[in-house]
Amino acid sequence: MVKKYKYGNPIETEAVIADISEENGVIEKVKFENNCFVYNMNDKTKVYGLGEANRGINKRGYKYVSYCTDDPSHTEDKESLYGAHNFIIIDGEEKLGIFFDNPGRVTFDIGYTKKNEIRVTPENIDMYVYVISADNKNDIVREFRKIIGKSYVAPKWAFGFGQSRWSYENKDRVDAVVKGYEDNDMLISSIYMDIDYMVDYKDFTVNEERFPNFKEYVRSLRDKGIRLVPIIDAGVKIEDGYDVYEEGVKNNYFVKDKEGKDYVTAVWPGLTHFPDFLNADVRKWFGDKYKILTDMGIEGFWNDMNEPAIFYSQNKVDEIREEIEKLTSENDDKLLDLRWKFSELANNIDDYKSMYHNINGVKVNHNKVHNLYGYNMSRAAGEAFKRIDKDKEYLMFSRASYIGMHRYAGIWLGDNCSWWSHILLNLKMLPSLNMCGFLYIGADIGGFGCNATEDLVMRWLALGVFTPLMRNHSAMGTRNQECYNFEDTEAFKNIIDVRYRLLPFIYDEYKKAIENDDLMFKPLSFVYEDDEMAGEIEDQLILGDIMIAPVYTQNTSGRYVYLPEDMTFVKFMKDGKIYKEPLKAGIHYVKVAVNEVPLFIRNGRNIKVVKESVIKDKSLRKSIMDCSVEYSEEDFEII
Ligand code: MIG
Repeated sequence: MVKKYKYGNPIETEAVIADISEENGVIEKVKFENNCFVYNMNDKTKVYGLGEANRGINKRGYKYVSYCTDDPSHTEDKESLYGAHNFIIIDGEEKLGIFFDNPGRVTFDIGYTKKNEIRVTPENIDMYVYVISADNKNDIVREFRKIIGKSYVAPKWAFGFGQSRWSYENKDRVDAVVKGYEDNDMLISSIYMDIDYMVDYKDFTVNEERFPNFKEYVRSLRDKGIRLVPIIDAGVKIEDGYDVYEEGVKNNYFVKDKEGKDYVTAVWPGLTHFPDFLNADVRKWFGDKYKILTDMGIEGFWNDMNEPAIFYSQNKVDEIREEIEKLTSENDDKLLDLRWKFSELANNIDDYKSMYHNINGVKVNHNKVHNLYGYNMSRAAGEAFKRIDKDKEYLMFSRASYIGMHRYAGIWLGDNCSWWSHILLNLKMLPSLNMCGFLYIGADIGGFGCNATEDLVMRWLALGVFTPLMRNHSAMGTRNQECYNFEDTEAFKNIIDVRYRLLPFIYDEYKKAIENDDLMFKPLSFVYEDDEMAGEIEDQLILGDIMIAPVYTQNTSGRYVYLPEDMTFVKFMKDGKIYKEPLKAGIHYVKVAVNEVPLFIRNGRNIKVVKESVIKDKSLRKSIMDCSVEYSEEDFEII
């Protein structure tokens, strides 16, 4: 059962699309005092949800702030990441789902200040609150997913393995990636183009010097089974003669300052304006621009910098320049403060508070609706794809998001690092994101920032073979981490083969989860409800008829797993063979070498995987890579 409550004067976020009538009274069981929603937990209560958020699957014991943030250092202390997903599930004596539909800053203190209290504090009270009650957690998820609408469906080819780096800045670099994979006989379905493919970082341009005859080039890669996937940034470069800029200015399509002038910030292109994606006309206009690239044969995109990320604004530069002058003229012990002054330039809240949207003719301060920005950028694209070709599925995933965007796009988890702890963080976000409607998801495999090592990339891939988005991506200046750039290329080849062998299974699970409004990745506690130990496991997940439990520590030859029931331990071995061993319920140490992919088949279940010989069949190579291959029953083996 879903109940809807209204506070103040809410902005319509369109996160919820079901028509639900408002209650008159106050929320039962949740106190509202001093602008704060308070819920009392007992010692055993668990709290789930919050989508793309830091720390555990059980969110208890920390504080999270919903405010889409471009922060590339996801250390344990961070309270805000790129997404804002305000849905929690309280799993105690009573079971409740609560969605705080507020697109401004909202703080979720989940047993941080007081260990048995959930305190949810919005910066401004204008919002709807939806309270869902059901008998169990899975039903709460289903009820919630029902009211927010069906999740975006990614094309099948987007389940193939993708290679990315910031940046393959010209055709030669992309060709080198194609060759690297080809020479090593590794399968690959997509190569990502980062910002350097554009002319001076101008959206919807392609640098012809770097990518001559782009349309033909796209075609030639497509003929090999590989799709090119370009990035689109939120900021539009200020430059006379650039049509996107000029049209935006002419039609008042950009975010404004207090006086009504187009707001100026600097991002990659230098000075830019931000399109006002919260305005339907702007969405239509910007969305139609994607056609420039789809006309060249492009079938997928990733939307970046849409928190929106800001390097600096003119206002802030002036202000900080003054402060610095003051500091330097004062005594020397103030000089230390100088260091921090420069870092205050980026993503400054003062800028967000100085920007204005035009929502249906009403001027709305950006800070109040901050979390809707990336959502509506991706919505602009999603809506446009339907106009461009309503029968075609396009790939679209975004960095910033809010619930509602799940109907138009997937997400990737932003700038993680080549840290072992981030393999685990990747795993933990999967079920939390599913609860909030995001099904097409994945992290930068191998880590974005910092230098990766061979074993880290292999272990991470062994988790990535299960995630809908399986993309290796890394930052400029870091060690090359394409699979062919390490020593044991044979092992990498086999791990990627495992992905393609599992692909029909993964895709099926994905489609089923969308259709049934279910989690694709379930915490063990969502399957083994009464098993106390299962309730505390945060490094294993259930995926249909299997359990996944990747190794995420260095220099280990395996890991401990907890089996809530008898299961068959399965390993895809380096030579393509499948190892199987029945295990009894309980705790086991399982050996998993760095070049192996482990999984567990649940008691009495089985899954179908493509036979090794079929994956290795050269005549199928192209159709396997572009995911158009139609397997017949004999192509599968049952494990
Ligand atoms: O300021 O386009 O998260 O994936 O490679 C960095 C360059 C901008 C951030 C994205 C990352 C991408 C990078 N971008």
